[in-house]
Amino acid sequence: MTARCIKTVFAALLLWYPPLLLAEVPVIEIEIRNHLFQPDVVVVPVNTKVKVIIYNRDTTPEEFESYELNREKVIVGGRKGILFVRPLSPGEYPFFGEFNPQTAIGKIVVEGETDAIE
Ligand SMILES: [Cu+2]
Repeated sequence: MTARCIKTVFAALLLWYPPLLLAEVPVIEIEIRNHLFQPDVVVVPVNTKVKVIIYNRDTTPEEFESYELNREKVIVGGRKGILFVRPLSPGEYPFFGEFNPQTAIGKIVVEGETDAIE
């Protein structure tokens, strides 16, 4: 099979079965309410890419910020923001709302055996 032929087959496969496009990425949902993250502690498995959806239920904007995760995203009031977190080692990765850093505080806790990587 030529490379082009393989590409064509793969494209046909995607048309036939679109879920192949979506890798198995676990989804974490967090809400912002009254300038608080709910939940404020999120547990994710070790070495796993995770999709985080943040719903801002407040009317004011918030910025999800984490130095440890190297992520920041502004989420307008009443909207949602989506970000991806890279596969992580066990540990705690704090995040906060940059516009309300006194109250909007949380962390991602990564749990699992490091040697369980496939
Ligand atoms: Cu920032």
